[in-house]
Amino acid sequence: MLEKFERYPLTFGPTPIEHLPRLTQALGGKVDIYAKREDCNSGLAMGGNKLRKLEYIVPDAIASGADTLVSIGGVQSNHTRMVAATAAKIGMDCVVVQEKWVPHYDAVYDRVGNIMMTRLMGAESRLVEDGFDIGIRQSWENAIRSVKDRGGKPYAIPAGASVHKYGALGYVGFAQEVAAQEKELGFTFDYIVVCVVTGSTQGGMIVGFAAQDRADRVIGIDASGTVEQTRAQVRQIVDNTAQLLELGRDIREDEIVINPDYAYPAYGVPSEETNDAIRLAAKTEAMITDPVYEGKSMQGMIDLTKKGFFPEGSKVLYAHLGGAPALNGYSYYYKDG
Ligand code: 5PA
Repeated sequence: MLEKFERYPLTFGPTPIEHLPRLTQALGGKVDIYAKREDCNSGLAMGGNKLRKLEYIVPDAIASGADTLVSIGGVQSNHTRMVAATAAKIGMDCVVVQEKWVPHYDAVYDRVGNIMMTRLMGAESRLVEDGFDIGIRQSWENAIRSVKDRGGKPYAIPAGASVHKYGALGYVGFAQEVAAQEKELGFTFDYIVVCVVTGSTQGGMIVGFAAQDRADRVIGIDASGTVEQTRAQVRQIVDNTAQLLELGRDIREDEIVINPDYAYPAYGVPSEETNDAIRLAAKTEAMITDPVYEGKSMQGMIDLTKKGFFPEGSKVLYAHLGGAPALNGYSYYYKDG
């Protein structure tokens, strides 16, 4: 399926699948929990899901003759960190717009974690006041224009690399990789749990697992708090990607599963339950999740397990997409652990 697309390696290769026995026991032991460690996928600036996406975008960026990658996210965006890392690695300049997506006022929020690494890697980080929105943004278009105005050649990467034409190919590859690893393990997973915001991570998985006829087993946990917009964007990504890959059929609505129940109180703001989930994963498995994304999908997986959503004996694969650097911007929440 992916053979006709060029891939520029930014990751170490297939990511490990790890059994989580202590978390499994803490949740009653009736559902077996595993994690696929996308958070450990690369040596580039702590890695994460964006690199799988960017591997299919970089060849297009190089072929375009661009000299500057331009992208957008929130102040503690993991995506802009990964675009900055990619630019450094391939020898391009980088401009990233960082919008005020989160109503969070930790004193060092705009100086630590993701944004600190972004600056260290030489990217020009432009802080703007606009609030959260996963769509195409004026501030991003302004940044693209400003690079042209100074004589540069920008290559534009949208939020989360998601509505880029090749943005979901990397996570189609994830589905193929899981199938190959299942052969080695000698069993198949019944469910995959994944955080969703801008949509190309889950969107790619849906198309990849649709080719294995099990896309409805990918349980997206919304962390945007604007789930209708996220769902519509996943739909668009899935349709474009299925066509690009000549899947040969349309993706059905029931193959796009997104649970809206854990995004409260808002994008980027953890609930008490999110923080408890972060603590449980850390204390049982030393697996670090963040308050913006993975803590919410961890909370969702824990709650769905406790509620009996996964039938007894199920094997659940939690896709850990990265994001731990943002924790540094939330130190007050965790000062007592
Ligand atoms: C992000 C996204 P999608 O945006 O592909 O749906 O992935 C959600 C997601 N987990 C899940 C982590 C750690 C993520 O970083 N991050 C964005 C960012 O700017 O960092 C695109 C929003």
